[in-house]
Amino acid sequence: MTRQPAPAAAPIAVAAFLALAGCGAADATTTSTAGAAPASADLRVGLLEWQIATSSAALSAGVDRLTVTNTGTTAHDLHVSGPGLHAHTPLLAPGGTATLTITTRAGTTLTLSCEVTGHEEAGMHTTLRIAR
Ligand SMILES: [Cu+2]
Repeated sequence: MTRQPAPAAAPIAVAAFLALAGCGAADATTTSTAGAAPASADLRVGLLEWQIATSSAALSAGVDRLTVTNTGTTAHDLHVSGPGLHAHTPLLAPGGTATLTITTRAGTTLTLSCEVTGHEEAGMHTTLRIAR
């Protein structure tokens, strides 16, 4: 659970951050991206063999930020889907991280899964409730 530099994954994580940030703030510590409202909730998501672990089973509705870390030993990604919502990270090497900022609707349930062939079937899927 320690934060170690991941040289192989750094370019991917940086690219993901820049894509999310658009032409907005370049400060990696900021919580707002591309002029969006500040994140109303933060969730940590861990990808490993063969499960997806979340720091909470529920989130508040609104703009939520997911910090995704591959804590496993092989490449994984995260796909988030729900009513009107589809978001995914790039493929993350072991130790790699990415941030997804999503807008969620109250009372819905999101599906989180890894899209690497065979991984969802192996157990890499979970659901996330959005509170009313
Ligand atoms: Cu996977």
